[in-house]
Amino acid sequence: MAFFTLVLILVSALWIYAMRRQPERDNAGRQEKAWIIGGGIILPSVSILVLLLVSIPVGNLMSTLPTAADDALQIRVTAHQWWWQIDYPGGDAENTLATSQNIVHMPADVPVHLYLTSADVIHSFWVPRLAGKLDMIPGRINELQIQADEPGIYRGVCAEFCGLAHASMRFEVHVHSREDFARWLADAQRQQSGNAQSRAEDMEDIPGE
Ligand SMILES: [Cu+2]
Repeated sequence: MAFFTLVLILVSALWIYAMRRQPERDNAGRQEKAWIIGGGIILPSVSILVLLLVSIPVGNLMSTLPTAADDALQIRVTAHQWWWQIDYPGGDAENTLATSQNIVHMPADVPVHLYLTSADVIHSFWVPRLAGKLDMIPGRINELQIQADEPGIYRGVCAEFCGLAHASMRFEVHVHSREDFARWLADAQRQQSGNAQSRAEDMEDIPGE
């Protein structure tokens, strides 16, 4: 408030000064040029330079772009109307070790690199305690790096209106200790490869399939 008052007084004073000033013939041309060069070129150049010097480092800090952590765990999250599919890739990105629904499992104290996409409409991935919102767009992969310092349950929601059941499109992030996460992944992998095998056997029983 004080700042705005100061600016108001300053501008008013300049205005009154300009109204009352008597034109001085020989000085006027030189003063005009000084105003144009000073106010029109030097002042904006300096202001923009200062703003850039401040905002570029701050902007880089705020960026959610990958910070190239080699030890980051990679997890793919695909949003559906109205649930979440979470895939845990193996060595290469094409291979999936395990899949979970509506619960993201991850270890504590390890950077986790998320690949976010959508199978139908635009959704938005939001775990307020871990990171800002990031849109999940069909046909596009948005990357978000998160890290949880402590094991626990972190709640997440879809933060982009995506249809009738949008409000119930919630999920949880279960942060385990490293050992517990490794155990969970191994269990899930064993269970799911077992399921896939029995599904394949079932398929063989269906004539004509
Ligand atoms: Cu949604």
